[in-house]
Amino acid sequence: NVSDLTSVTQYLDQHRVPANPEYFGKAKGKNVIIFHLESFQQFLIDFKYKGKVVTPNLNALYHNPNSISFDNFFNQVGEGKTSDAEMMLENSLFGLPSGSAMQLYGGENTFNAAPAILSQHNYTTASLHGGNSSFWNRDSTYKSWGYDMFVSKSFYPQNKDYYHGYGLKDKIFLKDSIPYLEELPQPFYAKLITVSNHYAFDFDKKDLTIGRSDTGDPTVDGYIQTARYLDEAVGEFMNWFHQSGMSKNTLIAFYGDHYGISDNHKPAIRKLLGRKSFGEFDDVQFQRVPLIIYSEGLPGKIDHTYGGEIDFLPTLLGLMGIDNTKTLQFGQDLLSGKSNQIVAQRNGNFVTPKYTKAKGKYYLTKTGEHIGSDEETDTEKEELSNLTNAVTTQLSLSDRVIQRDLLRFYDLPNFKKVDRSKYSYTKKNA
Ligand code: GP9
Ligand code: MN
Repeated sequence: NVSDLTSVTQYLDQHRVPANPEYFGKAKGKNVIIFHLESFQQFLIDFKYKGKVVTPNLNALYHNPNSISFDNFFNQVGEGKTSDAEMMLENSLFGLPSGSAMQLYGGENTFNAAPAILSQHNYTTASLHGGNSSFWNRDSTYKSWGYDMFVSKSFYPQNKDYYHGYGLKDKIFLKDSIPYLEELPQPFYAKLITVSNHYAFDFDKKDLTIGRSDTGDPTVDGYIQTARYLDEAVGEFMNWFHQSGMSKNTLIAFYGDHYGISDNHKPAIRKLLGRKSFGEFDDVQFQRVPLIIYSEGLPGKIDHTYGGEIDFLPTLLGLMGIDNTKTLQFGQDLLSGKSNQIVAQRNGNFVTPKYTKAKGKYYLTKTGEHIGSDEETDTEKEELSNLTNAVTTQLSLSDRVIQRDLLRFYDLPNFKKVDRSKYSYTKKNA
């Protein structure tokens, strides 16, 4: 009921951070393209395997003078994997302790999602994905989020050769998405969801341009190959992006949705990274994924702020110059310089610049040194219990918003509630 909402708004009001004038509105009015990089981990950036660069195009974007790139940005997904990433990126709400929030609540709940917010600013919005429209309940959820268009499998060529695993191969998907992007009324907000770099990383041989790694673990060894394929697909897309002039008035953000290599493969990860050991602490650090925000005229940098997927939307809205002082979002603007830098994981782990909690144990983030409970100083004890509380509180309040559909009681100023019946995603002329 409404009083549940009060505890949420009180908490969020205490945790709002002011926008940073250096970045606020720097991409105002621009088109936005969100690039979902399937299973793409941060370690791939600048990674060399046996002396060979794996992802040259994303490396170049990461280091581009017009890119703000984060090197302490974490995925925060739970069982909902891709769908949790989408939920966080576009709503700044966490996925649930179990299951997928998109599947369980996407079709019924009220949301104040990015597409709906941007519609109020005259944006046309579209999600593009070369897979079945109903996967992760996208077709239903996107209506609640206010997406004007959902371009999915039936909109693309049906040639069997073009598909692998969960959908259209990334190079074909991106190439065939370009006409849709060109037709979108501007300004637009569009999301591209790739799939080729998906577990079990066993892509069609004819599409692969580098060799496998040789850890001996079959699922790990294909990962650099499919990551390379995704990287080449990004490179081809960026050629169009620049040549067409789209880059002049478009911000493009790339993010990795979650890990590709799980902690079931520790020995192989050690070999791949050339490390002596890889334990629970290392696995939490391994959850970093890229966030690269490219826009002409941006004062680019590699930003070391700690944050995660929950923080993307407030960060984007800041760059777009859109007032974000009343939204019900659990993340913080990573460019504000004042964010809390507490990165919560769905399993209770967390990372801050100082501490890491991994499977119930505490470590120093910089060195990986374990802090045993008997050696903790009083200050450490207090800091650690405050952090654990902060993590539990934000996760459970976010869960409450979704599980009790609290946004239906919330009046966001200047926001017109989404009317799901207005949306239909069938292919024209089909
Ligand atoms: C399928 C894709 C995969 O549409 O987004 O989802 P995942 O298995 O990564 O959660
Ligand atoms: Mn995924």
